[in-house]
Amino acid sequence: MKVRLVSVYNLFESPPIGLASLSTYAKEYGGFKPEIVDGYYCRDLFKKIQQDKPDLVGITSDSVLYEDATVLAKRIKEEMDLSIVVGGPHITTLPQSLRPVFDAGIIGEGEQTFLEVLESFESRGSLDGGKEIKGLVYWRKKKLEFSAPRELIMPLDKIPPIDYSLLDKRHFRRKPLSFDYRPGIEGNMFTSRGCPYRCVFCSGAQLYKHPRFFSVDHVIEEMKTLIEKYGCNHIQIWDDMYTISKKRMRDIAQKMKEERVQERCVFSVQGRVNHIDKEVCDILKDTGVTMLSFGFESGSDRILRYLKKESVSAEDNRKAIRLCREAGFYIAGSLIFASPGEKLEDMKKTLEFMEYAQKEGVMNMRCYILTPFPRTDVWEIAKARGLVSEEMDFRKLGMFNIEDPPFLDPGINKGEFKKLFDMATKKGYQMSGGVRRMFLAKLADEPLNVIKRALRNPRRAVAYLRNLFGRRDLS
Ligand code: B12
Ligand code: SF4
Repeated sequence: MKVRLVSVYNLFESPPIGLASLSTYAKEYGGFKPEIVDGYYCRDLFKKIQQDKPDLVGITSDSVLYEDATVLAKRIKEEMDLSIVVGGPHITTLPQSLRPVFDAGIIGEGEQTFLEVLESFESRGSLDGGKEIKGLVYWRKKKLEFSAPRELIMPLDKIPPIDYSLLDKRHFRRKPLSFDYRPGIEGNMFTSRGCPYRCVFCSGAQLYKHPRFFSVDHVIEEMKTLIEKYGCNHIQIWDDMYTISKKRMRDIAQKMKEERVQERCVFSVQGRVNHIDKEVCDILKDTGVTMLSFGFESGSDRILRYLKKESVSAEDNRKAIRLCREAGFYIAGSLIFASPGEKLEDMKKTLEFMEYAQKEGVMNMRCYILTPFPRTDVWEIAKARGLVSEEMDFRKLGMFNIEDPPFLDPGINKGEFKKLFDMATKKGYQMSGGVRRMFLAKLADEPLNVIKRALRNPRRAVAYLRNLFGRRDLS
């Protein structure tokens, strides 16, 4: 049986690890060989599907890309009449939004559910019989039905180490590394799934509520594969919450030393500021970590406590930066503007925080508008205000809604906000020249690709360049 797993990704050159995991699992437990069609590299996804003529297509999609996923599915349905399933963060958090072009949506962790879908499809030749497979939303007589919920995979090691050969080889070409922009080969991996926190804007933690961990041996095996087989000299650990347990970080560091892993590769992780102390910095250094990124979110204590449910203060943000700077890590971060009830004074505190971060050598700070993703606290607020719905155009949740931020306080003039946000974005890009260096490295690395992408959306390209090379001061 021929199966294709498609990512409609087109903005970031980052590997679809979720699809690779589904495919690895389906091969290990069912002997299936789903191949991945990677939307970053494949310019015409429909044509590729037409050439490959699969029996079944699976598409991964977050909310922003749900419209693109729907358009592709519609064309495949109309012109090829194939069975199509959709999975990923969007359908998991808003299964009621399944569209008729999809035969079924896979809710939550997909490995076991997808395997059972393949087995059922192989024996029946269709997706009928969804009810017996847990974790599905599907159509029956033009009505949406749900099967029983799928339990999480336990222990997580039941999922085999990812077969990275399933990914497009170009993910492992030499390119500017994301931490210091020197050329190198980058790998991405997970050592855990889930996060115990419940920040009001995050649907990530809704996917796998409580953290589950791959064993240390599993983690080291993936690291060694990436280094020895794919030549990676920088690995990004994409866990939601790598810094949750000191003991586990220590165990991983110990094993890495035994296997001499960190002599051959450097690592970056996402941290949470309230986990950072001198001991954690020492363990991370021992693990070969050179870069940490944080969701700092705001410089205003009031807003920060709202966004992160009292778990972090503005001083925690500053302290984490100080400690990481003393330990010699590259530091990157992100910020959120236009939260419910946020006043201009709060935003100015965030700008002051950016000044502080810049003085402490933080490399870059990405600025975002608070966006109501499904099944988050802020989605509920936006829904009550009639701003979002299950039938909406989900492209509106894209990250460039600067003209009309959904939660901007009515007391703030939109023009004034835009000016302030532009200033912050510019500042974040230019901080220590980090993003500027990245852009120049990318331009030197693949000039034609950069120019082609700029020509596809010239207005956005001009705005990006103005932010990158414009004036530096905030006054
Ligand atoms: C790594 C990551 C990124 C990376 C790379 C993404 C990539 N290549 O996959 C980068 C940095 C590029 C990125 C960017 C963004 N991201 Co992001 N990202 C993540 C993160 C941390 C991990 C994703 C991942 O790989 N998980 C591991 C794999 C194993 O899980 P998975 O992909 O979900 O797949 C499993 C299931 O979902 C399911 N499944 C998935 N697809 C399919 C398909 C089929 C057919 C089947 C059967 C099953 C199935 O089975 C898989 C195995 O169990 C998640 C948070 C999280 N914990 O998931 C956020 C997350 C996915 N990102 C999110 C967002 C919002 C974004 C941005 C829009 C942020 C922004 N404002 O800029 C951008 C833009 C993305 C875009 N569309 O253009 C949200 C999505 C929310 C939503 N409802 O859409 C998440 C959930 C985080 C959050 N804050 O809530 N992201
Ligand atoms: S933003 Fe980070 S810490 Fe907060 S809930 Fe999401 S993954 Fe957890």
